[in-house]
Amino acid sequence: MTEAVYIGLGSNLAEPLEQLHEALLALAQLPHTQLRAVSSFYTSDPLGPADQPRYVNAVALLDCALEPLTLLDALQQIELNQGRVRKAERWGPRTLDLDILLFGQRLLDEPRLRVPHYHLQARAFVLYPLAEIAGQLRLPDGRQLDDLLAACPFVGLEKLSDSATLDLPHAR
Ligand code: PH2
Ligand code: MG
Ligand code: MG
Repeated sequence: MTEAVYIGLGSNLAEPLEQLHEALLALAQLPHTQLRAVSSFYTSDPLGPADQPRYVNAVALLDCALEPLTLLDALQQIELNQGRVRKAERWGPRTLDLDILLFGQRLLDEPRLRVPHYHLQARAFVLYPLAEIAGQLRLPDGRQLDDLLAACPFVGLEKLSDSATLDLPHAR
């Protein structure tokens, strides 16, 4: 069985656009997984410490047969491969962040993984790209994506490109 998994991508160091392109290629090569869709890329004001560069953010949709923690391990390996250094500073700058936003209709509350992603509802840089590829989505806790969007202004975001301009081998 595969499940629809939405991944949030973010980068604000070391050529963020290239970081996201490279990460998408890596996502497309995950075992037991297909990359189904990618949102536009957006630049966004940093959430957290203000003395860091703007981020580039996007959301990808996977069809995934991996278990959530197996996928998390694989995503963290991609982050490491792309030079991620884990620092103590919360919400500090990073070369690549891959967050599991939604995993099918699962509600997970484990030490390593909370799904839906905490703060999903408060982050324009997650909700707007998610809405582009998810349409009328109902979260496993009953919330409608449309309602979250209506409550989250399009502020601090700039749309960069349409995903259709990306050359992704497995996206459709
Ligand atoms: N990620 C963070 C902290 N702050 N700000 C923006 N704009 N985009 C992010 O992806 C982001 C952030 C930690 O994961
Ligand atoms: Mg994050
Ligand atoms: Mg993260």
